[in-house]
This record gives sequence, C-alpha cells and structure tokens, in this order.
Amino acid sequence: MCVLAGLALAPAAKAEDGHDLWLRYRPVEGPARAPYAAAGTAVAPTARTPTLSIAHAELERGLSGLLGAAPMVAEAGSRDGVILIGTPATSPAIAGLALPMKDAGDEGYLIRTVSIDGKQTTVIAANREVGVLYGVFRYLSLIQTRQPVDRLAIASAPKVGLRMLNHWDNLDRTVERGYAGQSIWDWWKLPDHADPRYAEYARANASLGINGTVLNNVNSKSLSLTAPWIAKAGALADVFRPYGIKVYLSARFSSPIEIGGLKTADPRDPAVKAFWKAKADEIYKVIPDFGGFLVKANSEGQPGPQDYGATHVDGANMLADAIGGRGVVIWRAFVYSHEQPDDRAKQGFSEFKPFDGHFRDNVVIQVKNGAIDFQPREPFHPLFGAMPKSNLGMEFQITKEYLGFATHLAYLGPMYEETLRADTLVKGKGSTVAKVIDGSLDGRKLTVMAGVANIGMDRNWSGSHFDQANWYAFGRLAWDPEASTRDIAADWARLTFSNDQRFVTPVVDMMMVSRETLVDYMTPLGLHHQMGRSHHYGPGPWVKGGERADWTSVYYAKAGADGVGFDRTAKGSNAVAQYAPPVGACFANLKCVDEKDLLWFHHLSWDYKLKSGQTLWDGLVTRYSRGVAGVDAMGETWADMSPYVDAERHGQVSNFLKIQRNEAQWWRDASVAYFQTFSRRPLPAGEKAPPLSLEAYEAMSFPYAPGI
Ligand code: BDP
Repeated sequence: MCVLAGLALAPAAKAEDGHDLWLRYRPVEGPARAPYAAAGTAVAPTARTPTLSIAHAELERGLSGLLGAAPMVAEAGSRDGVILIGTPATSPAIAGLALPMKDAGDEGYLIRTVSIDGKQTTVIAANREVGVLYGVFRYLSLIQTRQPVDRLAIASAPKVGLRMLNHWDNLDRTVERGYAGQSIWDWWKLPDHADPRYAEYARANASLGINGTVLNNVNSKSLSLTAPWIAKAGALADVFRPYGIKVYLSARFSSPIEIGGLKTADPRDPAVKAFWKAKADEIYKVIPDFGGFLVKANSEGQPGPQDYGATHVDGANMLADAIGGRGVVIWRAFVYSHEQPDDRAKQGFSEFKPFDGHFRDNVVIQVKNGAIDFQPREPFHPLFGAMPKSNLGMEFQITKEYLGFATHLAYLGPMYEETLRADTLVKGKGSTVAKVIDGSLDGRKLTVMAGVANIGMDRNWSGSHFDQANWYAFGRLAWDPEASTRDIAADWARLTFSNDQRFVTPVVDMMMVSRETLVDYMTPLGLHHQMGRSHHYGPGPWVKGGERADWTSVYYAKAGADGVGFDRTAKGSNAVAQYAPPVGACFANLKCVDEKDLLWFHHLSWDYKLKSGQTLWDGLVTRYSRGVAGVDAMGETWADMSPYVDAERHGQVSNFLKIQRNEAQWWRDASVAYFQTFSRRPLPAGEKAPPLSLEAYEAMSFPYAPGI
C-alpha cells in the first residue's frame, strides 16, 4: 500500500538510471507534439531482412515512445504521413522514386519528404541496409531534439570508413583503464549464452554509426586466438552483424610460440607465416566478416618483430598477407622503448616515418592523438601528415584514464576537436588532422577512427552520466571529423536529459569548458604526465625512479631551481623538427607557441613573463586555482538544473561533482606544494598555502584504485 502511494506521488521527472543512454524516446508533450503526430506515425511494411527488421522495430519503438501512438502499418501513398524505409533493392517503391542515391554513399542515408500518389511520405533510404538503420536513428533523433520533420532533405554519409571502439577488456572481465565496472563480455558463458546487453550495445553503437569493435585488450593473450575463444567472439559477431558492426581481435605477436608450438614468432619465418595464415582461415570459418587484427607490438614490453631483428613493416605485412583481402591489420604506432634514451615523444615518429609507403594496402597505422599518451592536453602527433603513402588512423581515448576516471566531469569533444582541427600545414593551409584521418588529404581509401571504450557493466554503461557524452561525441566525430562538438554536446544534452533551453544552454556551456577546467587543475600551461604512478589516480608530480624514467613525472616536468618544462626545441630534444617546418618553427618560438602548449615545448625560468604579465610561477599557481574555481562553477550550474533532471541522475552527477571538487583542490595543493620546493617563490597574493606538507601528499597511497 505504502509503496503504491509513494509511486502515485512520484515527481514528473521519473527516476532514471541512465541505462537508456541517448535513446530514451520519452513522450513529446504539450504543443510540441502536434506537428510530429501529423508528420506520421504509420510505418509502411518493410522487407524482413535481419537489418531492416531491426530498423523497422526501432522506428516503431521510437515513434510509440515519443508520440505514444500505436504504430500503424500503412502502404506508402495510402494516406499522408506514412514513413517508408528501405533500399532500392528491397523496396520497389523506393526504387521507383529515383532518389539521388549516390549522395548516401556506401553506408549513409537519405531522408526525404516526398509525395507518393499525392500523399506526403517520409522516405528513409540507403544503398545498404545498415544505412537505413542509421537513417532511422537520425530521423528519431530529430523528433527527440524537437526539430521539424515535415520537409526533410537530408543526405548524410560517413567520412571515415572504419569507426571503431577498442575495448581494453581482459578475458577475466577486468578492464584495463576501465571505470565503469566489469567488462560487458561475459566470456565464461559465451558462446552458448548471449547476454541481452550485447544487442543493446550494438544498438547504441549503430545509433552513432560505429561499425567495428575490437573485443580484447591490446595487451592481449594468445588464448583469445584459440578455438574456444574464437567461438565466443563468433557468437558476439552473430549478435552484432545485423547492426553493421564487425568484430576485430587484438593479436599477440608471440602467439605462434604460445599456441602454435613454434620456437619463434619471427615474421620472416615460413612456419610463422603459415601459422598466421591458418589462424586467419580458422577465424574466417567461424566469423566470415571478421574485421581483422589490432596489434600492439614492441611497446611497453609487448612482443613484436623487433625481438627478432625484424621491423614493424615485416610484422604488419606478414599479418596483412595472412588476412589478405578479407580484412585489415591495424598496427599501433604507440611504441617506445626504455632502452632508447631519446625523448619518448619522438619515438613513434622516428620508428614509423621511415617506413612510409612500405605497408600493405590493408594495413592501417593507428596513431594516438598526441605523441605521449592520452594526456589532458597534447599537441597533435607529428605522424599526422608525415606518412602520405600509408593509411593512418586516429586513436582517441574515451575512457578517462588521465582525466579523472569516471567521477570528473570532462566532456572530451573539444579535446578531440582540437586535434582534428589542428593544421599540419604539410600541404599548405587547411591540411588538418581531420583531412588526414578521412583520407582526403592524401587520397587514402582505407580510413580509421578508433576510440578506447569507456563501457562496462554499470547500469549507465560509462561509469557516469556525463561520460556517455564522450562515447556519443566520439561516434559522431568518427562519422564526421569536422562536426562541431558544441552542436554534438547540445544534441546529447537534449537527448539525454531535456530539451528545455533553460537546461540546454547552461549545460552545454558547462560541458564546453569542462575539459579546459580539468587541464587547469591537473596540468596547466603544457605540463603533462604528472599523475600518480601506475594507477594514474590523482597528482604525482614527485614520481621518480622505478623501472623506467619515461614512466615518471619528473622526466616530463623537469622542475628545478632554474625553471620548469621539457625543452623540445633544437636546444633540447628537438621534437619540434618532426613537424612540418612552419608548425615546428612556431612551437619552438616563444612568440608564436600557444601558451597552452608552453611547457610541452619549452623549459622556462620561474620568472618567465606570460602574456598576462604574470611570472610563470604566478601564472601556474593561478591556473591551478582557476581550475578549482571552475569545478565550483560547474557545481553551481548543475545545482540549478534540478528542475529539469530526475532526482536519481541529478543526485549522482552532484555527488560526482563534489568528488571532483575535492580532487581538483588536491591536485592544486599537491602540485603547488611540489613545484614551490623548486620555485622557492611566495604564492601570488590571495592564494592559500596548501593545507598539508608535500611529504603528506607524497605519502598517500591508493592500492585499490580502479582500472589496473
Ligand atoms: C597507456 C595505458 C596502458 C595501455 C597503453 C596502450 O596506461 O594501460 O596499455 O596506454 O595504449 O596509456 O597500449
């Protein structure tokens, strides 16, 4: 009785746990509803192929959720307001319309308002069935975000061919750098039991146009390439196939030894070649549309061709030959070795640039956005634009390993956009990273954008509600690397929370500054790699010693009595020389370099004068504090949003913002305490001294930090 009474009094915004992501299809209410009701809720019969059945069901689900109408089936042309979906091959009615289908490309779609037998009809048409599914999601999102749908003339096609998630999921269901619970792959019960989450996962990704997923960690185990595990991957591939998603596997380079009984994994050895060819054949028997291999080789202790005196080209091409025309080999450029004393930022370029033009056509070199490692801010990787005769793919990190795990609110759209819009200048102005990635700069056909997934078993998938926005933004940018991340944020906020402009405007503003706020309190002015050792949680600017210098913070900040920063000019490591001359010259020139990258490229005295007129020391401290104040501002904005968000989600975001506030303060205090031991200067006026001693910050330990 009591429970029922409580339910009856429930507030208008019903509790939500975030599981529905941006696909909530909550009813359109009030006057906004009428135009949509007129535009149509009747869906014409659709050919019942696996993919078109999913598209049809999604349309019915969306319309009935949004407009409340029981979807009616009506023939196109039988009345106004019918929606017709399909391909020219599956629908004679669509074929008869003679639409400019080439505008839809291979995977895209057209959405058009047309007249059929004098009746207004909405057509969602594509050349391939998966394009119809993408078009259905787009159509529904128009209603979800309250845009008109009565005179549509949309054509959209992805600019990047392979739009992929990389899961760093282990076979025991832990997730390397995962902050959203266990891996969603319940390997133990596969292949016999397919958890319903797999189809939900595929649906969510298809709604963004993501068309590939690497199931297992780049730090991989050979076991995943044995028959029982191939069968498990095959069961997942069967679920994903109708959603247009291909399965890929990370391949451990030493597998010929570990599971093939060979004494070597030398890529030039005929037995090794035969092993991989047979392995590929075995996989293709189970997964006929297998996407291919992702390989981390000779990086951070992983095996690779260099173990045998062979090269990345030998390794990648050998695997590419084993796969043949059936798929691709994605070979990561994230390589560095502690035996190599040179600046770690230079090593990827130094190892790969000389091989430009040597890789097979079905090899893609996957390059992280920056030259170190997914830091809160990095200048774009110098390999972009430097290998015009090779397929170069982008690797972004969606999971926030270095950006506050799941509890810091940081919308990564602007970070991705910053890299994608960076101008390499290799072919003059406008040679942006986006144009390298979409292949247009160098006429490359095989194009890739990959994101390291932030998905786990948490009900809200991503560990926090706002981290869903990073998955969403990644997918949208993979479709169109030149899209505006402000527009993407606005769409996401509307889809996920509310269309009320009193919500959308402040929340989008908050999202757009959130990553800069985080940079301020973690690594202002181009500092990088200052986090805690190994788990990467919290500040650790004092981290030094241990197995390798380039895993320490002191290697990167080089703080001393004389100043702070990593000199990458000609006087230092000369990493600037890896960029096209005008770009490198600008980075090297204190008058030209953007202050946001200052200490990435320069080692400067504590008294160096910033553009503001402040000294470097004062500017550093005030930026840390500005970051903390920025989190306060986010907390205030969010507090005002309670009328527009259900209490459950509002409460979780509020709590996380409190965690973020405390940790931002900790970052600021610990960093100030540490750097002050070198600057030996007082804090600028009005700045509070850190409450604890440096030793106290250094002594903090976090043995159970997640993600390792
Ligand atoms: C680093 C992560 C590590 C990954 C590595 C990679 O800390 O867990 O294995 O990147 O990308 O940032 O291979």
